Parts: sequence; C-alpha cells; structure tokens
Amino acid sequence: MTPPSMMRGTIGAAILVLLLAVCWATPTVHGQREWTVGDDKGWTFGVSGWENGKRIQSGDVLVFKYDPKMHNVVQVEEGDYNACTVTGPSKTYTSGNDHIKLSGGGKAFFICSVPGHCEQGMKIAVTAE
Ligand SMILES: [Cu+2]
Repeated sequence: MTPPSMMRGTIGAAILVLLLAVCWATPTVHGQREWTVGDDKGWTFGVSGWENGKRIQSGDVLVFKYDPKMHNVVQVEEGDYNACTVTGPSKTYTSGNDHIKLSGGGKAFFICSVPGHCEQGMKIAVTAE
C-alpha cells in the first residue's frame, strides 16, 4: 500500500508535468506566437501565399530564416509591396534569422529587395487580427 501523502505527491507532480506539457505545446496561452515564414523552406522564392489562411494576431512574431548572403527582408508599404520596389518608408533586416513583432495589428508587407527576388514570390502581406 502506498501511503496517501505519497500518492498526493505523485498526483501533484503528474498534474504539474501535464500543465507544463500543455503550456509547451500551446504558446498562444501566453500571448504571442512565433510563425516561421515559409515553414521548413524559410524565406525564399515562391513563399508568397504562405500567409493565406493563417490566423496571425497582433503581438505575434514573424521569423524570417534565410541565407543573409543571398536575401534580405524589407518591410514596406502596400504600394511598394505591389510594385516590388522600395521607394517609401521601409525597414531592412539582414540577419538571416530576423524576429519581427507585429505590434499594433493591421497589415504588414514584407519583400526581399534583391533585384528580381520579389518578382519571384519573395513577398508576403500579413494581416494581424
Ligand atoms: Cu531574396
């Protein structure tokens, strides 16, 4: 027979492990979620459309993974996104592992500004709910 006090300890530990597992599996519980752009392929040609149907929320973080010798990430305005140019206000990221937090909600537009890349689908338009 297991003494009742020891039983309680075991159940307590089991619940703690369960809670930790749940928290681990669902980061949304703690507010922000990280999205790796392009999933396994990362930020690359043809990534455009990856964002469709994703419930990205204000406060979430986009993670752009790529070879910094080949690509970059430039946050632009809608007109530049559509035209694949950088003429208006923009912000450039070049680390190859950029974490960009979507604060404030609304739309955000990202392209690769290396000539020709945006035209080959290195562009996403994200709507944070
Ligand atoms: Cu590129």
